This record gives sequence, C-alpha cells and structure tokens, in this order.
Amino acid sequence: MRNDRIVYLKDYRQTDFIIESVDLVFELGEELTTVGSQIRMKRRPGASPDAPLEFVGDGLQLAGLALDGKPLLPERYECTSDHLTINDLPADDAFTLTIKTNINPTANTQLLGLYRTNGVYSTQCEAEGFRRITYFYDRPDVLTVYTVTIIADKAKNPLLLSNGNLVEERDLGDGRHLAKWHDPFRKPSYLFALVAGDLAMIEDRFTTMSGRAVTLRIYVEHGKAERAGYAMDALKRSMKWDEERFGREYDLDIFMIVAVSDFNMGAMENKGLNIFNDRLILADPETATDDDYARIEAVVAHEYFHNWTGNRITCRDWFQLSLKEGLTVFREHEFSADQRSRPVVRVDEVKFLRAHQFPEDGGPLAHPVRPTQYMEIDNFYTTTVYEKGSEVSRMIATLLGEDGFRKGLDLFFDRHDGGAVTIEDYLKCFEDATGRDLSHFALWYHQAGTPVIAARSSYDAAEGRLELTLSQHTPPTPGENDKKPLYIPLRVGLISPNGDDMEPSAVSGGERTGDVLHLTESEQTFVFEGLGAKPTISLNRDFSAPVRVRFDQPREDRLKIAGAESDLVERWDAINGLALEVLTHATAAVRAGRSVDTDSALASILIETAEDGELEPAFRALALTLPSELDIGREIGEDVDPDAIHLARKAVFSAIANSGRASFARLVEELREDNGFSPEAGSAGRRALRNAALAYLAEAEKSPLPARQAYDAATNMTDMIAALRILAHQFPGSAETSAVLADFRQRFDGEPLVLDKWFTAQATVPGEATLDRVAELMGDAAFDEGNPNRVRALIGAFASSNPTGFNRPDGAGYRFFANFILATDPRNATLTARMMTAMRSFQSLEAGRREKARAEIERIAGQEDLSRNLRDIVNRMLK
Ligand code: 0A1
Ligand code: ZN
Repeated sequence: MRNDRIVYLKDYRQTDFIIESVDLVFELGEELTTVGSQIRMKRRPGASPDAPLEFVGDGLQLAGLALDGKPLLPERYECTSDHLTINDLPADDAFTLTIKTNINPTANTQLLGLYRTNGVYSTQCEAEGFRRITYFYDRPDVLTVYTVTIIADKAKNPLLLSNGNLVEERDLGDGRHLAKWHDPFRKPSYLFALVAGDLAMIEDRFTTMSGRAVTLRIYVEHGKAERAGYAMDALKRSMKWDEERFGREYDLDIFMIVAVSDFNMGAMENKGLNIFNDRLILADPETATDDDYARIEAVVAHEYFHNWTGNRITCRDWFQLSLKEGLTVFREHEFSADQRSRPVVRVDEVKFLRAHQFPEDGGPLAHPVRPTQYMEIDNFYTTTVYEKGSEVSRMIATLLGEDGFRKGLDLFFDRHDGGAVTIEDYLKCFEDATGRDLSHFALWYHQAGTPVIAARSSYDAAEGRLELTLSQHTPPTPGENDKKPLYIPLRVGLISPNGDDMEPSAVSGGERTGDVLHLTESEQTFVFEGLGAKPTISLNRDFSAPVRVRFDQPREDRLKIAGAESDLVERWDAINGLALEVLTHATAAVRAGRSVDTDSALASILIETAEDGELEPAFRALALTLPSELDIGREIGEDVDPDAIHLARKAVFSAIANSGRASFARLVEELREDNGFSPEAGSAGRRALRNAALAYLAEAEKSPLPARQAYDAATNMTDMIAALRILAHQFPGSAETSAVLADFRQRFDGEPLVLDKWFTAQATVPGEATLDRVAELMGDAAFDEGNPNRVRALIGAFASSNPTGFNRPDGAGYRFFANFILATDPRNATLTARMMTAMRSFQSLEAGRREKARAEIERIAGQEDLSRNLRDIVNRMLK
C-alpha cells in the first residue's frame, strides 16, 4: 500500500489524552515476542469529551485489548496494522488500557523497533520505531514514566536490560528469568530501549560533581571486552567535561552502553541505555585507526550529551529535530576541540561541512535546519539538521560570547527541564538571558541554502582607511526562490605587513564586537580607520559562519595567509583554496587536451608547511593532503568530468611528489614512532603526517616498495591501512598490492569491522575496473548484505567515494547501484534511502553521465512497491 502522506509543521496539535505511566511486559521469543502494555491515562483537560483515542502502529498484530481490565467489545474500536482507534472513553476519569501485540524480532530486517540479530535482541525506536512494538502515541511530545518487565530464556539471554534502574530480578524456574526496570524520568517513546542476550561487559564508576556514584557499563560481544576500554575512558571524560563546561550532571545510578553489530546509524541516546553500532565502541591499536578512535570519542560524548540536550529536554515534534541534534553536535564539537587540537578539529569540521552539508544545501534535497514538511522523518537525519544546526548554535555563541551563551543555555535547562519544546523556545532563552534580539538571526533555521558572501576592498593609504564591502546572496533551493539576507557573524582579521593583527581606531558601517562583523544587510560597507599600513584581510576566521566566500584577493595576500596567518583554520583554508584553484585549472587543461601546468608556488607552500616544525604535525598533514577528487568536482560544480579530474589531480600530485621528494623521505624517516602506540591526538597527528608524506614518496619513487615496507613494519591499524591504501590506489595490479590485499584478508578473517576497511580500500580504487571487483567482493564470505556496516563499506563507499569508478561513462556503475538499491529496499529502507543520497548531485555531471544517472534514478522511481523512505528521496531528487 502506498503511503505518500506528507506531515506539515502547521498541523501540529496536542494529543487528546495524557499518559500518566506505562508498564510494558515483554515475553521474548525469537519468532514470537508478546508485548503487554498497560497504559494509565486520562483525557486532557479541555479536550473534546467525545474525541476518540488514536494510537499508531506499524505492521502490528493485535492480540488483546482491554479497558480497566475488561476486554473491549469490537464495536468500541477499530484496528489495523498501523492504527488503533478507541471510541467512548471516559470524559474525565483516569482509566487503564491494556494492549497486547505479537511481534517477530527475527523477521525484522529493517532494524527498527525490536529486532534480533546475532543472538541479541535490541531496539531502535527513534524516530518512529516504537510503533513497531506496540500501539502508542509514538511522538516526542508524549512523555511518560516507563516500567519494563523482560522475561526470556535464561541460558540464551542472561542479560536483560532496559532504561533506568533495575528494580527486580527473578528466576522463573522454567528455564526463564525476569528483570524489571524502572525509569523515573518521563520520556518520549523514541528513547525507550531494551536489550537481551549474552554479552561481555566492562564496568567502571564515576562520581558526579555532587558526589553521587554512578555505575558505568559497556556491553560488547564475548571476546571483545578489551576493545571497549577507550570508549569507557571517553565516557568518563565526557561526563566530567559536561559538568565543567556546562554544569550538567548525570542523573541515574547507572549508565549503560551496548554495542551491536547490526545497526542502521551510528548510535542512539536511549535514556540510561545507549545503543551503539559496534564500530563506534570497539577499538584497539591492531584493529582501529586514529580516525576510528576520534569518532568513538566524539560519538560516545555526543550520545552522553543527549542526556540533557534531547532527553531531559526533548523536541515537541520532529520538525524540531535540530533542537537536540544541532545543539548536541555543537557540544560534541566543543568537547573534541578541548580534548584534541582546537584548530585541527575545526578544520575537520569545515571539511565535513563542505563535503556533505554544502552539497545537500545546494542540491535537490536542500531543506531548512527546521523543515516545515516531511514525508519520511528518517530521511531528515541530515547534515543540515546536524552539522548546519551545530553551526547555527556556534554562531549564537559567537554573537553572545561564551558567557552569554552559557547564560542562555543555563536558562534553557532551568526553564524547560522535563519539557518537549521548539526551536523558538530555545532562542527565547538566549534572548531573555542576554537581552539580545535574535529575531533576524532566527532565519538561519528557516531558510535553506548556503549563503555566498562576495567581498571587495579598497585602501586609502593617505587616510589609513580600509573599506570592506560585503554582500550576501543565497541561491534558490527547491520551493524557495526568494531568499532574504541573513544575520551573519563574520570574524575578520586585519593582518599587518609584519604579520601581526591590526586594531583599527574606529569601525563604521555596521556593528562590530571583538573581531566579529555583523553582516545583516544584502550589502554593507565596513570602514576601518586609523590603520598604519595596508592590511591583508582574513575573512571568516575560524569559519565563524557556514558560508562560501568569494573574495578576489591579490595572490600575494592569499600566499601570505597560507604561509603565516595566526588563525590556523584560515591558514589551512588559504592553502586548500590555492590547491583547489590549481586543480580546477589542471582539470580544464586535461579536458581541453592541453598539458597540465603544475604550479610550483603550491608545491612550495605544501612542502614548507609540511616541514614547519613550529606547527603541530596534524595540521601539517591536513595542509599536505590535496583536495579529493570529490572536492574538486564540487568546486567545479557543473559539467563535471570525473576522469579529467582524476588525471589532473594525479598530475599535480605527482609534480608535488617530485619536487618534495627529499622532504617526504625525511619526514617518513623522522616520524617513525618507536615508543609504542598511543591513541592520543599528538601521536595520531604524527602518524597522519608520516602517512601523507609516504603517499608522495611512493609516487616520487614510482615504486610500491616504500608502502610495502611500511605495511610490513606497521604495528597499528592506522599505518597498516594507510600503506594498503597507497598500494591499492597508487599501484593497482602490482604484485605487492595483490600480496598485501591477500595478507590483510587472511590476517583479519573473522574481524568484520577490520575487513570493512579492506572492502572500502578496494571499492574506492579509481577507474572502470573497480565495478567488477566490487561485484566480486560481494561474493566474499565476509560480505553480508544484511549488515549495514558491510553494505556501506563496500557498495556505499563505491557509490559515494569513487568518482571515476561509480561514474563510468557507460553508466554501468549506476545500473549496478540501482539494482542493488532495488534489491535491498524491501529488506532495509532506512539504509537504501540514505545510500541513495550518494546520487543527489547527479545534475552537476557532464551531460552523458547525467542522463545515464537520471535514467537509473527514474527507473527506481518507476517501481510500484518502493519503501516510503526511498520513494521520498528519489522523488525529491527528480523534482
Ligand atoms: N539520535 C541519534 C541518531 C539516530 C537516528 C535514527 C536512528 O535509527 C533510525 C538511530 C540513531 C543520534 O543523534 O545519535
Ligand atoms: Zn544526536
């Protein structure tokens, strides 16, 4: 049955009934689980006395229904698999409704609701998964107290977990046992969780700032317990940091994390019982890379931070998703910046935003941070809601200052604790706490698209006066043609000829606080007085606003910023901008059949930066790494030819490798790590720099041997996979490459998370031949099409990160991908819809590829029985 219903923000209204508490009893069976739900409720004061009760379900089978203990007569209710409507309920009195449903966790391949894989029962209820367990008000503004009883076979499921505190544990004498959990905090259904199975556990303790002892437990597959130590450490650091930075303390006696191997997303913040994709918990030096460690730290923190931003205060409706997600990402980013190197963390955020959010905002799936309509909410867990939402909170902090931001957030926690609120409620707290009017600023939540800021400047030497004219323009997005000017805080540095920051005697033309210019109109000229010399202008320091900047700056100024700017984010951006310019020119040359003019200034800057011992290695590695083929394609923006980009990048890479050969050899030698592995950011930075240099060295030597030796000498996964990737990508088909790929496969047999790296390294080898290899790898014993991590590592990586392989001119990549999507959609629609977004920028390809891509998307859209998730995505892509 097709259900293309659209949900609109303007249709929001409260429920007619209030739920006081719910008691759930799960009798777990692999193919038949019964769920008993006793709901104490009453009509909301003011609601119509004859309004029926309307609960939702999804694929449910009703097995019993009673009101105050008496079975309900069929004429009192209507029930389908996705709806339960009950009439003639009491007008004023409280009542208890008892609902029984039967569900099959083993058949649940969607991994939403209650599912059982690898012998473990677990749940995923956000956003609308609870309705796959029982009929309920499955919406975030219905908060209630849950008591959960779990009954299951004791031998197979020694572990029975749910939210809150354990209040009872009992053997039932028939091979089954029972556990009862009570969560004292009112919560919406999307935060409900249950886990049952047989898992290993590590335990630790944390004492909160008010002196309460909290038990911390992480559950993982047997044999993997030693790999949970880093996640535990990250959890304790997160708990401490949230107390120190935001005054937020944990509120239950126990905090549990469970790692599961089949999970659609990264992780989930269920109250007191976070459930994680195991790839974001398990780490040791032999199996996890430095990037894995950093992600684990960030996601453990993110889910923990949700306890206040999301759980204690939740969203009124799903349009407000960024209220919890944007804010929590911002908190996570700040945590990472405090734990690691702030500028390096910030550069990674900028790279991520540009690689994922900007294209979303500039393509057919663009939507505001707070959308006003959706067909399928699962498709709105996007980089716009998350990362752009975080940038919006960051801009509030920039406008109000750290103190003002903290005051506003404190008020938010005070005022709304226990509530389900809106983005307007959030903004109002900052206004009330600081007296600042944020009404214009609020447009960031409501208007989609990435603003483009154009800058021009003129300097009057006689007067010592600089005029900086900034104009802003946001390109149209689907359904939104007329864009209004936004309130944009821009950090602007004026750098003197000797490299210091200059402070003007006066600034006019708009508000300026500290180094932040408040750009509020479509065009504004800021005038800086009293400058002793002509400054070099550094725009958008620290990436203070998520905008594109077009500034036709003299090349010498750009080189100066690239070589000496004190704001490292801007410095990296200038280096990156120079590289992009060289690479786009090189691409144009390849397409025109001209030889590539490799720019020696770029090579010098990269090599000097890489060798600059004053700078931290992680930053030097970032500077040394050329923009990816995808980055170059996005920069070009239209009529993109992936093959030309590939050839151009290769030529530029090779030229840099040749001119820096001696430096790269030295770096590879000097940065050898002899004193054991530490996952700490400083060590990780040295590995990153060494591996970046190694890629150039291998290129300069035109030999797979340096990488082969590095692979053999590697004592950790970061170095091992870096060497393997150099071999697979730069020396495809060489004997060394085949040997290393075979060795890795065999060495990590039985380690699916490690083999994901092996799948991805091969799926992203540039060139036409990779498609056949991907198809072949689907037959590898380690590939499991039911496991989202495997699917993303192989098929997802091929579609999203292999521009030449996926965009083969003959369209075979698209055909293969579309076939896979169609075959997998019935099994797991969240997964297929998310993977499909890999094609969202198809319109920017050159005409031949574009039409072949469109034909495949149209073929998908033409199928009758698509999931609602996938239909939503392909329909919007084709509009
Ligand atoms: N709230 C989680 C993200 C999440 C969303 C949906 C899921 O299942 C479909 C799972 C997780 C977070 O922000 O981490
Ligand atoms: Zn989140």
